[in-house]
Amino acid sequence: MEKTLVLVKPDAFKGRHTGDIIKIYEDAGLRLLAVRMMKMTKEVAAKHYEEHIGRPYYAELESFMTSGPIVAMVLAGDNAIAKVREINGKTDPKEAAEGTIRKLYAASKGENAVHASDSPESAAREIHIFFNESEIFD
Ligand code: FUP
Repeated sequence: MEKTLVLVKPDAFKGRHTGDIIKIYEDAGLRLLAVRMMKMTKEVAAKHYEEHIGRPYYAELESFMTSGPIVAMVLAGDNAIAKVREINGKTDPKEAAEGTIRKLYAASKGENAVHASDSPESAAREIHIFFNESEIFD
């Protein structure tokens, strides 16, 4: 069983899509192991998006991700990392396939509804930015 970190970003939270998004993952056979609602600080944003620091869009990304509540969660299942990224769709909703979360709920490449880990290494790193081992029910 593989684990992955998902964030419902401020746009999707504000749009009241959190429940729909969790349902899409659960209906796809993924299991919720941890969940937390929080406001991302600049410090947490810098840890989570460390590889993006210095990129031209970073200031906008930081401002968006700290603009309102997010919902962080750990999902688990067979091939969970690839499965969740497929369910989420491409980064830019204009390129995302029909039925994906980003096609359904995202407005732009910057404000794109959800985040999900892109590799086992990222998942291991990102999960522990948001959760302690004792908060993960596996
Ligand atoms: P993803 O893996 O789909 O979350 O996308 P990336 O890791 O490439 O980018 C992380 C976040 O940076 C995106 F969700 C939004 C932001 N970003 C931009 O705003 N513009 C870009 O050109 C690339 C990324």
